Amino acid sequence: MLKFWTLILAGVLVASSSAGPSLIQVPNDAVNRKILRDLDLDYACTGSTPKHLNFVLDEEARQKLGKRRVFKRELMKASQILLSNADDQFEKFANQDDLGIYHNFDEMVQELDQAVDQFPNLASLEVAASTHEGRSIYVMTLTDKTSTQEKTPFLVTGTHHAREWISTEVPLAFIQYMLNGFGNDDTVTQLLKTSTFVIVPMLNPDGGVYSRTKSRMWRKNRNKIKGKPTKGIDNNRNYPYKWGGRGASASGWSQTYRGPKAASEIETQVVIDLQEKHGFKTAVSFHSYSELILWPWGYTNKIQTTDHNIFKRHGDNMGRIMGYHPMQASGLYQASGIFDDTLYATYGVLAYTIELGRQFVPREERVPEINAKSIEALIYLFQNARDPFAGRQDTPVLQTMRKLERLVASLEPGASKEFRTDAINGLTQIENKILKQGMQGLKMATLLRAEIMAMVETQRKHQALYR
Ligand code: 0X9
Ligand code: ZN
Repeated sequence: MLKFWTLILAGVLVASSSAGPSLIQVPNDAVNRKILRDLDLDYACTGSTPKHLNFVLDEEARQKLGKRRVFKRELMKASQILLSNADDQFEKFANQDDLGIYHNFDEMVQELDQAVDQFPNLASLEVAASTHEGRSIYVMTLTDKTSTQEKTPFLVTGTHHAREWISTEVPLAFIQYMLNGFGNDDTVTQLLKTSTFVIVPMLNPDGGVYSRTKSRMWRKNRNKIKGKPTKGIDNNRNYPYKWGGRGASASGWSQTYRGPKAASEIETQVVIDLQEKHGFKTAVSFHSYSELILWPWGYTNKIQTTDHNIFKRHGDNMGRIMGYHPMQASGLYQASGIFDDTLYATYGVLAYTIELGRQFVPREERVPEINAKSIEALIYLFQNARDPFAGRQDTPVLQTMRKLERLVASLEPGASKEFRTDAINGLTQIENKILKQGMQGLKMATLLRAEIMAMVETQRKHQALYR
């Protein structure tokens, strides 16, 4: 069946203008990335992988490509039609109002309410905020309220992105699993006695409802954009750390629009407020799709984080449990203003993004298995990453790595000159041997190493002159 759709793109590009939006796959290489970026065609949000970039070829994209023949020829070289109708990434339901195994917003609220009624000693439900369209962002907290033991707080989120319905199912299934397991399953009981699980199954309810009722492929929230006819901010481009950098658009109509300013969106503020209230040390944000376990940095592929080995160890283990590919997020594509980067950089959280399944809305019969694997991975993480960075020794090399990370961040577009100078000044007193070990530790790109050594050298001379 798949082969049938694996035609060359040429056919689609010359097809009549009434053809619907298709999902196209091209190799993930620098040339294709540049072409798609130059044409403002988003490849960052439709199941791209380290090997392939996927993008939606709709009427607007066809017109753009029609005007750029060289780009079109280059892109066509090794392209495939994954789906002649991009909406086929969604489960088909006999009745538009009944989404089968998938929850619509009201069903989700009903299930959360019932959970609190049934398990008052374990579950509490709060409304964290009201959205642009007046819906509630629900936050479920699970803990054994009778236990006096010290509790470790964990965060789980679903549906930053409207069309990724499966990402709400997994947090809901986790809630049910924990509640039903209490008193029956030792691991669950122990976890609830010693942890507080803060779960936001649908962070973006306005988008979630819009995708379920009006437009399946809707991704962003539904906030109005001042002075523009278009709507929607990408909730996973609006976080403050490196907001406005690479892989996030300044254009309101883009699928990856970053918003008018950092943390401008209610949904982003909810996550930040929860983080500040609870002080999570470990967090997971569910998305779909591509079967990936991702961790910071997302904004740059020039360095790893200082804590890469810890991210990798737990990421690899979750990957094994789920049969998913673990990797640093920017290895997929660079994207800034994202959940994991902000939670890690600003609050020191071991924060992951898990891309569930092989389509935005997997077939219904696949959902129980995806839920079960995800729950197993979460339980692993919550047992084994309770204080993930605790054993770390603060050696001079590690301290240098952190300072180098700051400098790399300050070299990105949008950073102020003062921040950059300050970051370089932080490195001038460190001997070159340690600097080099720090760069090695971050697996810094070779060119950048030379560039930074030269910057530090110049700054040292400057300091000597004015001493
Ligand atoms: O682009 C996103 O926000 C996430 N993918 S999705 O298809 N669900 O939209 C992934 C973000 C991971 N971070 C980076 N790739 N840098
Ligand atoms: Zn997503």
